[in-house]
Amino acid sequence: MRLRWTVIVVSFASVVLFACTPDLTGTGGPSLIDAVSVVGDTGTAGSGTSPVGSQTLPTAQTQNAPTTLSGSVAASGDYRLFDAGAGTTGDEWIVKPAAGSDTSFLVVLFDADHELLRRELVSPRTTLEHVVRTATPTIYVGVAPANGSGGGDFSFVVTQRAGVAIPAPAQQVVWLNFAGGSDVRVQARSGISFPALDAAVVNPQYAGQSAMLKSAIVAAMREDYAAYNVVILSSDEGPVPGGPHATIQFGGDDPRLLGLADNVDQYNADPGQTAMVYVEAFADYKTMELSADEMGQMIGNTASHELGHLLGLFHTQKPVDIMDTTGSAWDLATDQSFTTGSLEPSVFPTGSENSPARLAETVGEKAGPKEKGVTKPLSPEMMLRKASLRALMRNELRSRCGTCLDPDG
Ligand SMILES: [Ca+2]
Ligand SMILES: [Ca+2]
Ligand SMILES: [Zn+2]
Repeated sequence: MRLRWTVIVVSFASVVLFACTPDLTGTGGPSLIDAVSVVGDTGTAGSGTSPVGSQTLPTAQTQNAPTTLSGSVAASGDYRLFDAGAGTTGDEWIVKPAAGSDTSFLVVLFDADHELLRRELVSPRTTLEHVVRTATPTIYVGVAPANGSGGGDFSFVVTQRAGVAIPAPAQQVVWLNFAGGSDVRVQARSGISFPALDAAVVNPQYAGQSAMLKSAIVAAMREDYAAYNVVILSSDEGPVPGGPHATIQFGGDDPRLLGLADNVDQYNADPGQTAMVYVEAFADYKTMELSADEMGQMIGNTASHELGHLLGLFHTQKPVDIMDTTGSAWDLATDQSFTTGSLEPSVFPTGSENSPARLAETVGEKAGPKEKGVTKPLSPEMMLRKASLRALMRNELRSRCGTCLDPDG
């Protein structure tokens, strides 16, 4: 999901949201279970340096011996990390609630670099299951309160099983539909219908430039996925693909969103999903005076972001990254690429998303020489417009900042 925002809101958001990236370097011994609380003002029991327990999780030598992992997390931002020992390729990790647990918690697996491998909302009815694709010296199990919950005591049973078949990376075909849609459904939303993309709905100044806008969108997406085994086709180039394919629909409007994907489909369990890019919503950015080509980059970044969700990627807080949600509208109008970025706190309060590594494990890397995506800076013309627009808005901000600090309203 990519939230819609006004140009005014975002210059604030980028400042406010960036202040809260926790750092967990130096946590944990090699096999003891450690507790880490990053939010200094929560005052949670067990925070800081004292371990909550001395259990050792199953290691390569003690496979199949379930271990109970217990502790407590309080307010949002609080979490516990458990050092679970080495992760060997083909190990399957299963985390499920101990008997009697009835609360949901966010549970993640990180590799030794604190990069996200798997995330689940674990409840009495759901478990986390993950097969390690790439060997890592340490697997961390992280527990945090579910979003909107107050947390509490948790107790999970962790099982490790060796020798499980690793799902092979599989190509993804993607269909970009610019030709209009009827009763298109994403997530649990009711169906929407929309006509073929006409650039004039984004900005009357783009009238007659639909072909340029669409080709800029396609070019931006192909550049983002150039290193990966992703085939991007568009409705301007041929009919709907016959085999399994994801569909990105370009059309419609939404009061809050720029785009929405069916779900975050970790490791691409379903190759046949849908995402929307609400192109009419981009009419909000007329004041940026982007060319049709630059607007194509902005819409293309959003489409690549939604496709990233369909391939299993979560939100980050790094404005040059495609999965970012914290940058400004100007960042979104600038060439972005898949990088490693800190997780957005609602994904997990610490750790990062290594999108290139996850895409390589999920769809595979393209054979042959790698076309590395290069992030182009804003053009001198865009820099000038940005500066003049900010100057223009300074006065307006003074009267409106009370209501514009919360883009999620
Ligand atoms: Ca998928
Ligand atoms: Ca790009
Ligand atoms: Zn998103």
